[in-house]
Amino acid sequence: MATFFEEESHTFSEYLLVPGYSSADNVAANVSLKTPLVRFARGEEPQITLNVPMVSAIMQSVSGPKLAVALAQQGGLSFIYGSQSIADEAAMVREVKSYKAGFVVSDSTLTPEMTLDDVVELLGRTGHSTMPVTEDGTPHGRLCGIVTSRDYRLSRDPRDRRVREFMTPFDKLVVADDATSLKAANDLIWDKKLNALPIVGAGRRLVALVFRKDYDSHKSQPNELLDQHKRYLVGAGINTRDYAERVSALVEAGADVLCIDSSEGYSEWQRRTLAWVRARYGTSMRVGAGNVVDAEGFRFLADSGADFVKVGIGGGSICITREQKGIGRGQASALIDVCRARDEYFDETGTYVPVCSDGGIVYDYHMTLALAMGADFMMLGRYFARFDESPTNRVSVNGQYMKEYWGEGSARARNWQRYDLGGDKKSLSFVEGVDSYVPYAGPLKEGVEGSLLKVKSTMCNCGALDLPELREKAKITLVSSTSLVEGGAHDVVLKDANQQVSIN
Ligand code: RVP
Repeated sequence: MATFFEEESHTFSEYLLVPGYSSADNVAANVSLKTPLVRFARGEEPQITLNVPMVSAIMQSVSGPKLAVALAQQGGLSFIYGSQSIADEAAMVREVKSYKAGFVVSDSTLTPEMTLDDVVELLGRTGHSTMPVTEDGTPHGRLCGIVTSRDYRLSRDPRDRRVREFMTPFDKLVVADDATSLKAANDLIWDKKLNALPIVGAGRRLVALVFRKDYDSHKSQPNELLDQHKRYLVGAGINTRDYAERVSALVEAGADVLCIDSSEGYSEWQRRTLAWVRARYGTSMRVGAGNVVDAEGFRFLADSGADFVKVGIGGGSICITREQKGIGRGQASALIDVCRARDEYFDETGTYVPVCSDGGIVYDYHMTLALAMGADFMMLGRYFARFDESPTNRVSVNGQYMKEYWGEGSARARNWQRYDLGGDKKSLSFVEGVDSYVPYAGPLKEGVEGSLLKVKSTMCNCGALDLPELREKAKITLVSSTSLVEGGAHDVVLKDANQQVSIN
């Protein structure tokens, strides 16, 4: 007969934390969110420690190089998506590893033949008003000039006016060569009263822009996640098909950690992939695996050598796996079960295998709950897709700015490897995800700082100054559906409907 779980499975929204004693030391400024990313033996330090317990989802609409840099600056880590060619994924990893703080590769580039209409459209899409003009319109093409909002007047200029007619041409620009340091670039910006300085390489090739405002970025980012060469840490997704070629290319590109990206991790394919990476790279390359939703799945992956184990099936905001296939488990129940298994595994073997709660985080307090239930860190998709730095377009829908967000199992992403069950077939048989919009939420830095301040405040209410202490001291209660209603504003008429806490 089938196995029946004793308890029904629950989601984060069904739980609350009950405050504990807060001492005078329990203030947000004293809280550490440091957490291990990869397995380690009792008494040893993990090879990689995150400064904040957040990683970004291995998804086309979430984890590109720009988001990876922004998140590493806040102390978390991105996994560059694997549903692209090996060369393209490796190039993205390389872009993060070669990122020089303050040197920005433009995402708003024009050609001289474009029109004012194109400028307006691009401004709406990226929100960036400084637009380099290159011969071929690429971010590293031959520089012809620059357009800023000072170069045109929308009320007066015809919309079909060519960019070449109103841009500031190259010979009128102050530029610097690509050997220029950030300090020297900034001195020039101040001396010449510039807003942006183009950095130009051989053949007048545009390398990057330095903006006046970026200069102090290092000082305002105390949590930056850096390797020993002061480069940002970055992860990358792999699959159980082409790992022999993909892993080698990613290692060569400088990836710091890998993760097998699959909707279902309790499989022979993951065991083989983990064994291959271990045999080839020993412990010099770390690799996480998943996803699982119970203790059995965790133990299988831990025994197979996974450096961390990801938990979650069907809880992602864009995921319809549960509807399509009837597999999955409430995210909170799955997490609690797996974290218990992790602790037992540690007691038995002396090896700690971190657990990542993947998907289904909607409100900021869900993060605190996930951490209190035992997650070492969380993987978030929808949350990060909303920020400026995610790779997708910002669009206006009914007067409100939105960012696009689509699942890896959607017809748009066509990531068949993620849903692969082996065999000869190499295509997505049916969709397990949707294509959607999420409300635009501005820069990542502000969003993450705001969310983590809430996490830290709640930790203080629980009397905890770090994550192990939170796990030990947290008192967690299930709430009835009636008390859920009590949790929001109720029995009052709101003066402004926007006061309702917006989904972060
Ligand atoms: P969320 O943060 O709730 O948006 O969930 C993101 C997670 O959803 C991803 O990390 C991944 O595990 C899962 N996902 C990604 N694509 C799909 C799908 O198309 N079904 N699901």
